[in-house]
Amino acid sequence: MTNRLSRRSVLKIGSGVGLLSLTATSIPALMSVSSARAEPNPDILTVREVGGMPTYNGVSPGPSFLMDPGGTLDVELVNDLPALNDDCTQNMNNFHGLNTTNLHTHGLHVSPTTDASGEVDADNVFVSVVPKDQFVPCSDVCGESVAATFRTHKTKYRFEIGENHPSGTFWYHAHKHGSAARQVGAGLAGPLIVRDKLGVMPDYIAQAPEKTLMIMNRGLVLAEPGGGGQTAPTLTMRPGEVQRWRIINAQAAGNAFAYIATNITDLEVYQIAFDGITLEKRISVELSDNREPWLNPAALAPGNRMDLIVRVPRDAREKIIPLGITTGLTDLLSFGSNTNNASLYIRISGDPVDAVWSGDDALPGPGPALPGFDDAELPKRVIDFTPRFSIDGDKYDASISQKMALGTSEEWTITNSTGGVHAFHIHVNPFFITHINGVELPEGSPLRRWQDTIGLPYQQNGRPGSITYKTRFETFKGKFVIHCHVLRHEDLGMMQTVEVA
Ligand SMILES: [Cu+2]
Repeated sequence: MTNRLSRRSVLKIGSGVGLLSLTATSIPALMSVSSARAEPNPDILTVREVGGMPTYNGVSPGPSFLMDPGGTLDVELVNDLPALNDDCTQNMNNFHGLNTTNLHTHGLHVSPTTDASGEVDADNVFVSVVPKDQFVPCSDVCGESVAATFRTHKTKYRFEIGENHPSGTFWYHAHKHGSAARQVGAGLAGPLIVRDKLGVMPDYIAQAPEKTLMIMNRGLVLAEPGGGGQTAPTLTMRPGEVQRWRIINAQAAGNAFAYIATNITDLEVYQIAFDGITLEKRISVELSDNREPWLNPAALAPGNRMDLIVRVPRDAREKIIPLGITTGLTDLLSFGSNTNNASLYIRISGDPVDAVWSGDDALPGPGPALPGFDDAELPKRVIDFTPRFSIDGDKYDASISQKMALGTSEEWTITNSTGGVHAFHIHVNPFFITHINGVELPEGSPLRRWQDTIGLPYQQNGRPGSITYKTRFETFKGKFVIHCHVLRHEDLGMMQTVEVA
């Protein structure tokens, strides 16, 4: 109890600072500012209802958070939703605690725990931040370990990333078990961008204006730096112009993969990063790639991100190009299966420009934090996504299902013994894909890359689908989770607790 009181008083002092620095940290990334910040930058995310839907600061998506390698992001999460008191009353693997929230930094290599004082959380998704005026369960009622995960309606978060943290497109979203699908589906999500170190990216990328596009349940949204954004936007590009698009698949309702579709070939499109990690070389993107999504390197499962560099030919004529964002396989929602139902329009207009460009496909790659693996045999682990929203046959509980040793590497095979599509995601440490359905990806395959989320092939003809990867458990001890990023499935129990010790 003493801890809670002192936390409250600290937060009151901090909140005035947050409003000021929100503006300071929300400058567009295209200004390529890369000076390290001397001060922590407390931003405030207030969860409140607008039209019956939870929002961050009254808008959706939330503001874009910008970080530099070696930097710190301080966030105060304020839960101003109405009290529901439904946290402890229902089966934990059903939708519950619908107005209780928390904060996850998807893809960041950060601590998964709470700091030693118990006052400041990092990427700890076991935390429950209850609404203002809501009963906070205490240890007398629900036991010490459960009570320790509850937070009053204002909670401090601090995320610290290392000097060699990959620069790229990440995102943040609500991750409270039982309300994740509802809250992320409503729009409790926002971009989190780790800026490139100066001089690392080729000039044609470093100098390109940037757009952040979020695939949300309401459609494709052009995220504004301060929060909010237009659905089905029009991007104007001049002949010869180059833009960098950061695309985040933040949808929470469907089982779907998303990919860009158009039958018009006026744009040059290259993928330069996936899940926030820069590729070794750019790859040309086919804008209507109809392969199975796990064989299409530009398909995004829920949770995936990709960065594209897009160029309009110098001699292009004035026109509007509709791009559909198609969701494949199962279609609880659809953003348009053809270009008549476009999600995004590119208006080619204005005088030609001579934007910097390069014919060289080479890119800086993931950087020193993520070296390759040698051929040595690694300890193997198989984890099976099983029917009725379970993993290895069991629904989520607090017990530790996988235990790994800090500093070790392992090879994991994730199988899918269901006929449905699931998206495997692990917190804290990304992984390097080597096999799909048991077939080794050849050296140079665009699918042989680092990811933190991957859509699993489904079972076909009685054979489970599978992906195999190598990974390292580096830097951080603690408990975190693996789960299906079809968040409805996660809320229904498709999650396991894992621990690095
Ligand atoms: Cu799933």
